[in-house]
Amino acid sequence: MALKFITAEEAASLIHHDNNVGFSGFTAAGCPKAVPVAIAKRAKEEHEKGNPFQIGMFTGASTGDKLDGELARAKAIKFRTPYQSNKDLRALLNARETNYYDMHLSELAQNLRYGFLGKVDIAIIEAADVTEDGEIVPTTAVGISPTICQLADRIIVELNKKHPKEIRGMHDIYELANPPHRREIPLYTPSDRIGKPFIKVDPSKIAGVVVTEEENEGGAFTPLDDATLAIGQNVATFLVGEMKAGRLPKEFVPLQSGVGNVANAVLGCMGENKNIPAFNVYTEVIQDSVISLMKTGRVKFASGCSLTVSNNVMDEIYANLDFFKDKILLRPQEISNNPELARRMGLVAINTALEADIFGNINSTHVSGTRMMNGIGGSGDFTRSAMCSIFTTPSTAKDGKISAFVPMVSHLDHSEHSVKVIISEYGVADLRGASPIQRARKIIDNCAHPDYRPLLNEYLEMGIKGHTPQNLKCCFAFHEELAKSGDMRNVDWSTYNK
Ligand code: 0RQ
Repeated sequence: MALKFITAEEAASLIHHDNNVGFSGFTAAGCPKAVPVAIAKRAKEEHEKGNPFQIGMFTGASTGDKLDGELARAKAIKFRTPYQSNKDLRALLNARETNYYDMHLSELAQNLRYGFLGKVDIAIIEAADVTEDGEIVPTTAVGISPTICQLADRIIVELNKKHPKEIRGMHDIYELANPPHRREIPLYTPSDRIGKPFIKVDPSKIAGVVVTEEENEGGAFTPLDDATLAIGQNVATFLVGEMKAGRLPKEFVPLQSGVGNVANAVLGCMGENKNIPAFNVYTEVIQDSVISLMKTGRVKFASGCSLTVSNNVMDEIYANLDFFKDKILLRPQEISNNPELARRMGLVAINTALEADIFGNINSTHVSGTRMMNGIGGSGDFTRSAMCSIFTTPSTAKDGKISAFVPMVSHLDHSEHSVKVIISEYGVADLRGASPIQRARKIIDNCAHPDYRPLLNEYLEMGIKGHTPQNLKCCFAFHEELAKSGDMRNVDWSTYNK
């Protein structure tokens, strides 16, 4: 069946008010760009005419500015799930002008198949190649693309010529059956191939192909500060200790690490630490540091859901595809983030907290308990199921005015039952096998900023009885003080503990 080539504007005209649209991409990698910009333009034009125009949005995770940013600024989003990190979208959902539903990334595809989230009317997929018999080769992310292609009535392909057709082979597309027909996933090591190198769709569903040469929206990393580097070194030293103690096998286990500067620093420090053998990565986002470590042989193989690298690193990969092609596999997020696989492979999972409480509960999403930052992302998929779940955070934020360690988290994403280790620039709190009071002592002594240690110790010494000495009258004093005076260091327990 011959492919129909259309313009981005023609593609946008196929999308109607109230449609639910599934977009490819996971982070800025692999997202369509030309069609969303055209949809945003159309939304603005309809709004100017007094007509409603808003769509429901399913994506893999966060996306690029040409997708989330453009549609948010055009007020064109009815609802959005899952993880996001765009400042305009964040403002919209915190103003409750868009309904945002934050969920575990591994669950999205199956929840769509189960019909929990409504219909997918149309899928818009960035591709490096598409054939007349319906083989779509994604670009640098897989996300939820196989599922939205399967569920949507129509598919628009954004064929981006910046990505060479030769990346065919870098993806492993495997889809899960719904219960009661689901079986175990036959994947035992990060390099196992279990699916096809393309998404196979019914070609009659492809409503059009938009050819583009849109640049990758690859971000850059800020230079490492001392705290970030210290966190990276503390993680590497902790893992070497685990190996020496026989709690991690000598050949090591695959590593999952979240996104951002801390994750990049952790990987860099692990790469430099020669006591750690060359290792495999089984993660969601493959960042720049993984690629550098691959070149030096420190990372043997990386399985992920997206290749989220800066543009110069992307160019380097494409210029040396022969070297990288057998060392990288991109999978759907229900495979990259699958709890069954995280537990089977015994991952070391490293994710980031906004704040932790002294008993080991983690808030990764809500600033002061109310304002959404990004979302839970894949952190919950991995934390509960990994062999060793680590959370990292700098001990303070905003020049020391905010302590990352508080009496009680203002929002809960990961509970004390799942969190095994917390690491800041000051050190490591190993919470395994520790009671609440033991956990609190370790977190205060090893991770909290020295400015906050006396306040946190005083909190523990208020004479509260019970297994967990949580004082319900003043457990949010740090947050209240921040709202009142702008600095958590000003807490005076006598004003709260009345
Ligand atoms: O503010 O941007 O104004 O400077 O939060 O903090 O330290 O720069 O760290 O960029 O790694 O983000 C948890 C949000 C950390 C992220 C979070 C302020 C701080 C700064 C950012 P500025 P940093 P990062 C991967 C898996 C979700 C869970 C996860 C995240 C800004 O890592 O979204 O790991 N994780 N998922 O000043 C108020 C506090 C604060 C605070 C920091 N306690 N209160 N503000 N900040 N702590 C994601 C995927 O699955 C794709």
